[in-house]
Amino acid sequence: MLALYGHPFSSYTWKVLIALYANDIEFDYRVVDDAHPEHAQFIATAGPLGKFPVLQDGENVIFESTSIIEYLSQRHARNQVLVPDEPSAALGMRMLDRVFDNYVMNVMQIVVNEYIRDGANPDQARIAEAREQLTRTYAWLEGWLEYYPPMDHITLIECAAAPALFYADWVHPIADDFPRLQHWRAHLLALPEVARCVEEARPFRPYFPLGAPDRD
Ligand SMILES: N[C@@H](CCC(=O)N[C@@H](CS)C(=O)NCC(=O)O)C(=O)O
Repeated sequence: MLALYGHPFSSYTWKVLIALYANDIEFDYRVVDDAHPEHAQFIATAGPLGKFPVLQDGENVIFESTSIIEYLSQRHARNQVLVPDEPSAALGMRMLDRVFDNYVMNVMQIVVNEYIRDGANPDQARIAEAREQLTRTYAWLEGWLEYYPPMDHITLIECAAAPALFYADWVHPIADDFPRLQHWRAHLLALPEVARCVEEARPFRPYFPLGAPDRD
């Protein structure tokens, strides 16, 4: 059976969980926490920086959430095509996946990391720069959404977008200037695979470094 190393509050773990849930793929969930030092030990050497998620499939060990989803798409996806075979459709999807990781998730994480580093005295210049980048990305996504209607189907795009927008909106709320993006975030959170991740993460909300908002 597949094994996934991750944590229910981890945005990048959600990316993979959404793909697994969408395809009803059975897996052994190996939560990386203080109660399971052997899981932390495993991921420490799986990739260069010991980050999760990590997927183990027999002798195959795959890290990087996007690569895991590509792997699942090639070998285990039964119900939903996560990454299409057609090269130009796949390329467009991979480009959007990069947008969500690099310009939403990782930029949101800059703000979170500032609060982890020193919650009483976060670097305001770094935070302002990250917020400006998030606003610019929200504006770009608002334009892109004109051509990408909300779908009930899960692809690499939904896997990447749902956790990124879930947490980014907590850090830097999506303004009313971006109604399509607001609507799409709500649509994504209502998808059964994503709603399941939201519920599984709920007990960990008190640990959110900026304080979790009383919604979602
Ligand atoms: N690019 C990686 C990012 C993974 C990542 O940043 N994971 C976080 C959890 S969401 C992590 O491992 N944090 C713990 C650490 O950095 O030691 C991916 O797509 O899997």
